Amino acid sequence: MNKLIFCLLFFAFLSNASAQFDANYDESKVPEFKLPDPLKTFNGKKIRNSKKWESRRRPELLNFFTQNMYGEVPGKLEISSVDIQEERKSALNGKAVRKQVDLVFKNHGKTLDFTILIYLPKTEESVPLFVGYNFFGNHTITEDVDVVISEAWARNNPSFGIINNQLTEQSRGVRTNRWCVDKIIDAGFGLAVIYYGEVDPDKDDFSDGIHPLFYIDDQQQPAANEWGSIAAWSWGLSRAMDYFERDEDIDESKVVVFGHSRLGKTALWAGASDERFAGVISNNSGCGGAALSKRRFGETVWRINNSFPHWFCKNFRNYIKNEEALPVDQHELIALIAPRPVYIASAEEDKWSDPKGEFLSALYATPVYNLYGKKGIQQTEMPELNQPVQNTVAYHIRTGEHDVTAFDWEQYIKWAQKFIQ
Ligand code: GTR
Repeated sequence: MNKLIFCLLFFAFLSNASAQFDANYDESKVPEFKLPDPLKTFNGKKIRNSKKWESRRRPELLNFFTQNMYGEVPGKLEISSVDIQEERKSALNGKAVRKQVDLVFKNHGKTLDFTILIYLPKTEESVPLFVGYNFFGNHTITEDVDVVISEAWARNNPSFGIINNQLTEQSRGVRTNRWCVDKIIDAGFGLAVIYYGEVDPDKDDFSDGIHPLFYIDDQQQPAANEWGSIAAWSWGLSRAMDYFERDEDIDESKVVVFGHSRLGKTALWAGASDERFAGVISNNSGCGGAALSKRRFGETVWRINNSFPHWFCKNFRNYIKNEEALPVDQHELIALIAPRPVYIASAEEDKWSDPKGEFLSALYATPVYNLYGKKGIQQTEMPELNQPVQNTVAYHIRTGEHDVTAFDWEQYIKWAQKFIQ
């Protein structure tokens, strides 16, 4: 390896390691904080029923998260054309139908397109579906040789054969462990995936991806209350939903949005901001996802805005080292999904994502689910390792590290069979 690249990688590794080392992992050092009550308006009015939640409280919370955290989408943009690149009636050893569907968008003389890879169980009926983004291209989730390799920008990862920011054949199937395609199909669900870099490359650069299609005149970047990358990726999921509504093989009333880590934050925001998603799964989403910000455990608002300045809207920086000023916390993001089913999952060794903060968010979102007569998390203590609690609000913490495992998918499928299918 070229020495310079080696040094850069080494320093990147060191700075990430030291960030994780500096973070607080000591429960006794979690600051005292008061969590905002999801059932009390910013003006202090008590919310007593789902009607008032929907007319008063939900809109003001959604507006706060939009204007101060994820950022507003600056306009509407419909799919300009749907291009079915490819369809095979007999994929995955004959058990599934495969489609690769390209959605094209045009605005202000600019074009963007992204490809949805879809596997559906073979049946005459329209099927429920999981949809989610992948980190390194659709061809990484399966060994299937017919999956097209994206030409979009990708973060270099020599062990996956990603050099010069281009995905390659070498990474085909390298993420099959994170997507249990066979289990999903066997359970009667479809799976749709998109390479997130096609919607917005994951770097601090607002000249690429979907953002420029919305710029007016010589605008270079979003305004302080406008979308960062998480909201851009969520926007892409909503456009995928627009397509699912047109595809007769998919039951658009049963689409569950799934995501891991930064893409788990994205899944939560997609589910909160677009009520067409029937359910949401957040896998190890951490800070800016399911974890409570006010705990400042593991990754913090300061750290995340420094490492990833492009993920949130600029207004979110007002809360750097100032979490106590936040009039909301992430349990209220989860509450925005009510009464739809939501699953929050943590991993024991993934302290950076604050498993306890993720659990508490699910717990404190529960009163909103109760307004609808839905069961949330009823125990105040975290469950034992590998012992899922599966109600309309579900939670598990499994052994192991920051990852998506077969155990995770087995739980999601079981839960979705009960609450979605
Ligand atoms: C980390 C980041 C987390 C999480 C993770 C991931 O570096 O600090 O918030 O998003 O990346 O997406 O894998």
